Amino acid sequence: MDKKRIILIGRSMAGKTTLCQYVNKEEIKYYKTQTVHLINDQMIDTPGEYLERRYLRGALSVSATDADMIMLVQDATEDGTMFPPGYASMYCKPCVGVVTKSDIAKDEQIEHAKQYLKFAGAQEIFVTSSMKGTGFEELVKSFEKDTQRGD
Ligand SMILES: Nc1nc2c(ncn2[C@@H]2O[C@H](COP(=O)(O)OP(=O)(O)O)[C@@H](O)[C@H]2O)c(=O)[nH]1
Ligand SMILES: [Mg+2]
Repeated sequence: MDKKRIILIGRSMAGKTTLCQYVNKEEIKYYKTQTVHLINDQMIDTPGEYLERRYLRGALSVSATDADMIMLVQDATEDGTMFPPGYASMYCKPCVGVVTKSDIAKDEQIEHAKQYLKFAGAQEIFVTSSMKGTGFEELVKSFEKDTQRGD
């Protein structure tokens, strides 16, 4: 079974790097009982500037060519979003959405963040908190499911 590569896309301070660390931790735990072929170097972390600056968006597309799946990372406390509706469609790859910072967001903000990700084209959405360590187990499980489907 091939390892799946996932590229993380989201603005600066969205929590991408923190998410990578947590997924990796969860992965190590999960690996003991199940077969998940995802390790830290399978996660492609990207700078927020790639999304924020128009002239760098090409760099994001190039970085994504090696990825099997894209992960849109949305900070629940962000007012609005950087992802336009249909954003994921230009990648032509499966897309998951992750809402971060649920620990410091209001329920309403979390709902908005989920909506943004849904409009952007995320097929599955996970709500996480790296502060509380919640939501990562489900996220990691979804990678395995997708990997099997992909093979
Ligand atoms: N409260 C809270 N803070 C978070 C969470 N995830 C990330 N952060 C904080 O948000 C800031 C930016 O995180 P970072 O992973 O560097 O974002 P990146 O720029 O997208 O890589 C850091 O200060 C993190 O500690 C979370 O789930 N909850
Ligand atoms: Mg970062």
